[in-house]
Amino acid sequence: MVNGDEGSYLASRSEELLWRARFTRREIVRLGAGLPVALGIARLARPGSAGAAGRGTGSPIVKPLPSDWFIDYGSNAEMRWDSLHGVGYEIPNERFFVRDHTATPRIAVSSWRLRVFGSGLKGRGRTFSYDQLRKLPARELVSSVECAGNGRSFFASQEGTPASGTQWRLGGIGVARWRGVALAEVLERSGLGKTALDVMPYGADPAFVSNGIDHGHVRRPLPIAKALDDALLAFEMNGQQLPPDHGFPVRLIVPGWIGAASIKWVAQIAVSKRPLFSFWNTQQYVLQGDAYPRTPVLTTQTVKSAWELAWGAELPANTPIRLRGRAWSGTSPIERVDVSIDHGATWTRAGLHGANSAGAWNEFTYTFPAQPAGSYELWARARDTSGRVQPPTVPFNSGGYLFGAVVRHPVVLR
Ligand SMILES: Nc1nc2c(c(=O)[nH]1)N[C@H]1C(S)=C(S)[C@@H](COP(=O)(O)O)O[C@H]1N2
Ligand SMILES: [Mo]
Repeated sequence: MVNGDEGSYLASRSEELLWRARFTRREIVRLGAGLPVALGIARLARPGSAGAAGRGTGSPIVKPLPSDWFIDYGSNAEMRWDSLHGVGYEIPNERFFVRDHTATPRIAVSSWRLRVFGSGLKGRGRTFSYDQLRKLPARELVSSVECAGNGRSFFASQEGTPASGTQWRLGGIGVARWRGVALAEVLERSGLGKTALDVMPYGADPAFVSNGIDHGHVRRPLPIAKALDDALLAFEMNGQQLPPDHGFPVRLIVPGWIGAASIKWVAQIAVSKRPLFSFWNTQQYVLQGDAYPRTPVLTTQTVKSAWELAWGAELPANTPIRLRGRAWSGTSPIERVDVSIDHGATWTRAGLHGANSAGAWNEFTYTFPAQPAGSYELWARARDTSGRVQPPTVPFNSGGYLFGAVVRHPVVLR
């Protein structure tokens, strides 16, 4: 049984055991080495041929990554905030950041299937072709996708403790208009049972191997309540077919949650009456560190803000300058943004403009007053309508996740 319940549940159980026992890293490595063979991690059929088009063979990301739009980290590409001048509320597909654990697969819709299975269903589940999925009632949703590690570099540069992983500044986020089928619709049509507890989408990208351990396909469970609430199986991004790098033919969008929940290239969905576990909700995307003794599993995104400016941007001295930025929160709309240019001694309220919804962003403007030449720091501090506000610092976690503190953006007036 290659793609069946047994393989995936056994793999999940092995993660669960590791999680519950809180093994040391060395023990995890030692145990992990034998796990895939002993427990048979669920395998998906190989999707189409990998590689092709855009950046030449061998490149994990398919689309071009011009250096004025992106910082290229190989399998991740950060959006440059200074490239947003004149770009509207939604980030065009070709400018949207990319985060791949392995590499973008090329999938043919003719061979693609979505298989829904598991103990949380009344019957044996159901398989959908692309055409069948596209015929179901569709919905549209404007939502951000933001990597849990967005802002990670500031743990080093502002708080003195580096966290390993991609050293994003704030460009690990984008907002897009997604169109697709509610996950709830697909689950109902697959015979969702009353006992369902967790829902785990599996990506069809290559298995993730780290330190010689094969963790299987990228997958991360959602509680049934969130799955039924607003999760969307999207096949369109900003009115176009999903691009390969963003999950073609179908990806999940989990509004307000860390990007890792929004599984790309979805090919299987497990629905279970038991809690589900994978590498991505036990070893990654949990908060680990002295400040987090209970090792919470990451769900919603924190409050952040960013300037549409280069890092260390040069601005004219002795004249007022109107600056733009965007602020966002995973749970609520933005209520206000305050700005300081004197290291937090005084704050000025920024203007908020346009659309503003939970799980997307709100544009703001601030007029930098006429100041003599020199080096300055722009501090923006956003607050959402549930009262969450960006703190001056955040306690360290080893994954470098959820850096929500006020970012000290350097600018030079000349
Ligand atoms: N199958 C699969 N889904 C995935 C990933 C992945 O590597 N494989 N990366 C996740 C992470 S960590 C993030 S932040 C988002 C990034 O989405 P994007 O590349 O469309 O911006 O996709 C998520 N979904
Ligand atoms: Mo991510």
